Amino acid sequence: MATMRFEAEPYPLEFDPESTALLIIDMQRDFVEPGGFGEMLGNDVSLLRSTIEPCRRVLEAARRAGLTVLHTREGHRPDLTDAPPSKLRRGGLAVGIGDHGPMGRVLVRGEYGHDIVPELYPLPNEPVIDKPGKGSFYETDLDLILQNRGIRTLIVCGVTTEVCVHTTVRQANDRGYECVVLSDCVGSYFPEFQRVGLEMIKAQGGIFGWVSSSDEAVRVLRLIRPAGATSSAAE
Ligand code: TIU
Repeated sequence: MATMRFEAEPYPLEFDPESTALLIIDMQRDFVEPGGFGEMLGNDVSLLRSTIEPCRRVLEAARRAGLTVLHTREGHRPDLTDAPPSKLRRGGLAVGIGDHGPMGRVLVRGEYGHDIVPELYPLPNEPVIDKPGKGSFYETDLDLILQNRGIRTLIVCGVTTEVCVHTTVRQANDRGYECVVLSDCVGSYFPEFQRVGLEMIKAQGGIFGWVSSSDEAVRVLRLIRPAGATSSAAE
């Protein structure tokens, strides 16, 4: 497949669809629905819900284009042995990680709140990376999976912009991946952090990566013919 081009800031990103994946970070009930970890931290989680529909459109386009799609979830083993005590203590929350909340035990694997929202639910062939930290590369096999698939470019969606998205993009950038973050597919509980978080990615010539939009991603992904597809008379 020939090299393609994302219109993005600070300048267009050239990419090869065969070495490009969609990475959707932590679109879990615990962050986007009331009664989860996000709310326990004192946040208005409704601010994140606007990301679901643009993420859904990009996910659908990526699936049609035959791209590798990966999902991550932040959370811990039920016995919390993979949760640093410092993380468990942080914030002195009345209902914190591992405690029982309205959506089950907060940020614990296997619980209702820990799972991905239905609109973006992974297909059986889409790897789900369960991560104990904010960064998707920390103590996970994400890098191994990306290397085995020959992935070099990541289209990044998810929450929250300045926490798990930023940490992941920084980790990816240091490992040599090129990340394009879709501005309306990532969300923050803090509008100012959303704005500055995106600025920080694309500043200084794209110090961490590129910023584009769901509309541009859908436009570009629709130009890709999945491997094995045959041409039609309409083309
Ligand atoms: N608190 C917050 O903004 N985010 C997180 O704790 N995790 C993710 O960003 N996924």
